[in-house]
Amino acid sequence: MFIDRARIYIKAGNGGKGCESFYYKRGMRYRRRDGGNGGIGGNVIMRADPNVHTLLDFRYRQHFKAESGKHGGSNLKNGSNGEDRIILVPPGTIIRDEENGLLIRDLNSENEQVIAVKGGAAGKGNYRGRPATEGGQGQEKIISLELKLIADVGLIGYPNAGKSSFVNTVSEAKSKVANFPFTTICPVLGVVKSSQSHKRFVVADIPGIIKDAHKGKGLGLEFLRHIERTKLLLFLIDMSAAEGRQPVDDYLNLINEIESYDMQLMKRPRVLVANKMDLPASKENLKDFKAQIKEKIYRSSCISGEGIQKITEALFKKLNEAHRWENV
Ligand SMILES: Nc1nc2c(ncn2[C@@H]2O[C@H](COP(=O)(O)OP(=O)(O)OP(=O)(O)O)[C@@H](O)[C@H]2O)c(=O)[nH]1
Ligand SMILES: [Mg+2]
Repeated sequence: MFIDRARIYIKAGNGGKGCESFYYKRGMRYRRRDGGNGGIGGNVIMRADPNVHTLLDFRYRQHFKAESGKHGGSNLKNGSNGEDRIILVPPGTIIRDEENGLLIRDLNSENEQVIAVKGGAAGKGNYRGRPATEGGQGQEKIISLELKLIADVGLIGYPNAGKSSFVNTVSEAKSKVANFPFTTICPVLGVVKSSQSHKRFVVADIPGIIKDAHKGKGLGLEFLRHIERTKLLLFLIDMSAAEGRQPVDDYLNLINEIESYDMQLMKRPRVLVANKMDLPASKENLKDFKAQIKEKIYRSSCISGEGIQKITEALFKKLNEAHRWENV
């Protein structure tokens, strides 16, 4: 299951009532109107916080309300405004109005925020010579949240090819590694830092893809939306053919699946990596692979560490060409 969609109910605060009040002292000819204004209702604000990584919390909590404005008082006392309610979501969260599907905001950059529902207007007190008014109702909405992870590099490979091992080797991520298919079911992000400069990039480990995934086989292809925004794809092929498939077939099938999901995705620059080069069968298989696939192929082993440095350098270089840097 992917915890990257959520539906929540949000309600902004109501405006506080204006006060209807009169001041009278013996000797005064007329009563004086002295009712103060109410306070404005608080807004519900959605903010992209870099320390939040999933929409998991929304599974347990789906109702959020901002504070209402306080009512006005006599003696021209204005009610205080209601506090805004700030809901933190991961950067990359798309917020829509559930009712009509309209986009409210695509919170792409860190600390970007949007008022999702506005607080009610303040009621007016009667001090102006007119009767006091009620405060406005705060808006309410059901909104849908969808998280598309923002990564620079997306990892594509069959189950068990070593994608998670690769991400764990190049970054500080702790993606689960095990010798069975579909170990990874939720996307995991890793930050790769350059040893020479302050540059970094984000790599996304996603579930494995198998032949006919576009027809729903395995875990399907729905999770590919997490890498729609990447600048670069890294194809990781198990060169040891431990599971009896031919590495060339794996590669061609993967390309086929990606194309059937989105032709545009295959137009991205890509890096092709032959993994598990520490295993004896891999060398021979790589020869056959090279005979058929005329692309630059990087060798790697997540066990011995072979090729890892070279691959990260190549990724830095390619991403540099794509001009998408963030400083640490
Ligand atoms: N010998 C060898 N084994 C590796 C290498 N890389 C990964 N493995 C092993 O291959 C198995 C699968 O590794 P994972 O990293 O979980 O593979 P994955 O591609 O993330 O698999 P899914 O999450 O199921 O798609 C584990 O037992 C790893 O220890 C490698 O370079 N050499
Ligand atoms: Mg994995």
